[in-house]
Amino acid sequence: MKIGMVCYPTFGGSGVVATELGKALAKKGHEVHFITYNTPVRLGNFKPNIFYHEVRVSDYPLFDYPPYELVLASKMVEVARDHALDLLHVHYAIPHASAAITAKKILAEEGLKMPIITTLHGTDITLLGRDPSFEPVISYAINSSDAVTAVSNDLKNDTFKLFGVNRDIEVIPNFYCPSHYQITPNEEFRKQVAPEGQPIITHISNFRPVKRILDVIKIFSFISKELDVRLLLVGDGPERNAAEQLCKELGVEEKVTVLGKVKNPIEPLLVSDLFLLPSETESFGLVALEAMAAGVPVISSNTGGLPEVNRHGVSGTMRDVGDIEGMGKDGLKILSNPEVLATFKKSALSRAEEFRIDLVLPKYLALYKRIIE
Ligand code: GMT
Repeated sequence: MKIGMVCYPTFGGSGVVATELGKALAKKGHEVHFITYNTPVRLGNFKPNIFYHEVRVSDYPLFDYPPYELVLASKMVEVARDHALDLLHVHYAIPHASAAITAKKILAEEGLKMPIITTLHGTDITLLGRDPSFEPVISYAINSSDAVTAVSNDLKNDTFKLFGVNRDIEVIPNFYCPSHYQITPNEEFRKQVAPEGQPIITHISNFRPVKRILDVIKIFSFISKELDVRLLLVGDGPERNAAEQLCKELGVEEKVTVLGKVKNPIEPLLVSDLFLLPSETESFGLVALEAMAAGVPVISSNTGGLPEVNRHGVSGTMRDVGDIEGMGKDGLKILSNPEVLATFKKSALSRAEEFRIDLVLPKYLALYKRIIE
């Protein structure tokens, strides 16, 4: 098959899922054309069967806002025509799905049939979707796609609740690639974060308010009153300064390492003992799955799609949003007893294995075949 893959090329989960899906499809011999404004972060070096088409918006002084969606639609038309694509798989409703619908119509005028598959990732529905200025376009793009998938049942239900959707949505969960985890943990790095072998608690995100990064610091502070632990913060975003400030106020800054953005979160995960994800909401929580795949138990909130990934008492624990004490106590329970920690680590990995790419990829392939036929 020849597949056009449209996504945000950034560190966000939707871009990661699209990129890893494209890489896996290319390995199976399919031709994958990424259409984005930058090389996707997780794409890595040259790979056979993978092509990249840059969407570049010229900076005309006339425009207050660059018309990205129009340039993207034109690029999709060009790539679909020149490479005889079989389908376009767009990740994230805005503006990718709506641009794809425009491209589909242009191609139809030329007698070319172009099926559009839209994958909803969460923030496009749960955050942007609540904004009435986006609602009509998101609903239209969802209803006009040839197939729509959501990364969790919770996101599927939210989509029906928030939009005038009159079509079926298939749930295809996110996945991880076990081969990426076959690397030796970096002991030098572990020592740098925890010089005396203290347990390492990790959080990775884009530090947006929805991630409740301040809860992460408070939970860590709660645990560190009883146990000698270290906190590793990976990522960057609007709440980073506030997080660093809170570390100072709570007197834990010496125990905290803030790494900033890293291309490969697996390295920090492989030296971690516990992962915190106390988000306000998560449609899936890809980073929780990545932590579990590295054998790291997860303490998360119990909202959105998180209960479809994390298993309370098995791969970690779940508490209500904002239950800092509950999450702190869970952390103490898991980290204070080496046997308990070892059991959680093993169970986190077994739970993650249910989301291996080789189990999820066939679902996308079956959908592609169905839609093309
Ligand atoms: O969580 C983010 O801020 C990034 C966002 C995105 O759009 O990439 O993540 C969303 O999609 C991920 C991949 O499907 C999910 O794992 C995340 O849970 C989801 N984020 C939210 O729902 C807040």
